[in-house]
Amino acid sequence: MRSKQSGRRRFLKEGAALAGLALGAIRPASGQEPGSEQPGVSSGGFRAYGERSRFVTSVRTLDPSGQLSPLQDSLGIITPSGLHNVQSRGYDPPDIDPRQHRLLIHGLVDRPLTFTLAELKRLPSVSRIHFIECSGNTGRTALEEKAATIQQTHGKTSCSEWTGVLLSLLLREVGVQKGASWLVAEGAEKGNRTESIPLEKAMDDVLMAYGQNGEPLRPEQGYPLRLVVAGWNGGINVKWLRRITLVDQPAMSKQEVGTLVPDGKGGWRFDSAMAQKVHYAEMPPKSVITFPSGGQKLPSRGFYEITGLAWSGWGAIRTVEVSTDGGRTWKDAPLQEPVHRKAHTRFRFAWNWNGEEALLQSRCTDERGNVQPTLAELSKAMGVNSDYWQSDYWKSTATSERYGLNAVQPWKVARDGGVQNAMFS
Ligand SMILES: Nc1nc2c(c(=O)[nH]1)N[C@H]1C(S)=C(S)[C@@H](COP(=O)(O)O)O[C@H]1N2
Ligand SMILES: [Mo]
Repeated sequence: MRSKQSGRRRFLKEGAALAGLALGAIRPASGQEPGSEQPGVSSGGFRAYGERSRFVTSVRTLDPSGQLSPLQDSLGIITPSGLHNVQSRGYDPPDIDPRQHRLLIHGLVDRPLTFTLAELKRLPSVSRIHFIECSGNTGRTALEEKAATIQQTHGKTSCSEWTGVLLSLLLREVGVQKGASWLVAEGAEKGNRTESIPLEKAMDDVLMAYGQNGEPLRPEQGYPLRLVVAGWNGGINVKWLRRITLVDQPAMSKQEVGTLVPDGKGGWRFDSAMAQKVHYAEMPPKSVITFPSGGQKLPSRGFYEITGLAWSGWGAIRTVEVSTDGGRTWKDAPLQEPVHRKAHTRFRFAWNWNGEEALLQSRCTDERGNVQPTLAELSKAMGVNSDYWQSDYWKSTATSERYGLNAVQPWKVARDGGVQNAMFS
């Protein structure tokens, strides 16, 4: 499968720094052996791999489809790797030895190639901050009354700094043939998750990532190699990536039934449930107040900083507005700079709680001008009443993966300071 000669020729063309890359596995410079002694280090408090203080106890929780990120405790925009949400459809992370791992790129290409991890790491790299959000985030759990906390309503999104190689660079390397219009990515776990990506997206901002937040990917996030398909439905971000096949039509794998339209074209379509035109895979603009949020308690009246996260698969967040009076008035909340495209964006809003009942909400607008709707606005546009969102129809498997639902999340602060999910009050 490997085509060393032609691969080498291409690398040489692209610059001397890459010369010889495809000639074979490169030995990484020998680093610290795991478990080796650390002479000369005084013992006081030394921890070879740092762990957090025993007073910090925030953890992921389980739900039927995965592990939810504790957004209620989040600070800034980065999710610590150990708290990143995990969606693996029941499969344990495979125990992959990076020295054995290979990435194969083949199909409608001029030069099929396999890459070792060491080879991939020699290529020009980029680091980018992007969220990965499961299509099921608020598709269902947010609307169930038992979803009391933000971890339950929105915990299927997380945001990391990903480091790796742009997929477009590798695709140029193998030489995509004229007839190719899609690629199919395959994971190495037992279920071999298979996802199709239009070539146009693959050539744009898809990352072949081996790094997460300054260190190698965590096994749960796809160690040693995964796709980061910026802004698109998390399900497409194939973990434990081992194969990419260039093809002339999408695979329509079992994971894609229900997300890809039967003609396999993807693109834009009118979603009757959303009463608007949506892209089949780009996550729409969403925001949520992380503090104060469901399950938390304000100890007394007085000053608080309301804070939360906003994100959009359609690009950058432009504005976030906060309302503390049940939606009668909205004020701009300052955004943490710089704002990254297709990344969690932190907003902060000074608030003096007068001790009365308060309804807190946030809504965002992205660079395309798309505004996050309230559930009432969505219902009105669709001609349904609020019962619809709790109907068996909505909860059925056919609709539960609907990624489009991006309604404003209201939290109610009661007089005793307790905070509750107020999606239905
Ligand atoms: N190989 C493989 N890749 C996968 C999955 C999987 O089960 N196997 N789950 C997908 C789903 S459904 C989502 S939402 C994202 C979640 O990425 P994370 O677990 O790193 O948050 O990974 C995707 N990539
Ligand atoms: Mo997912």
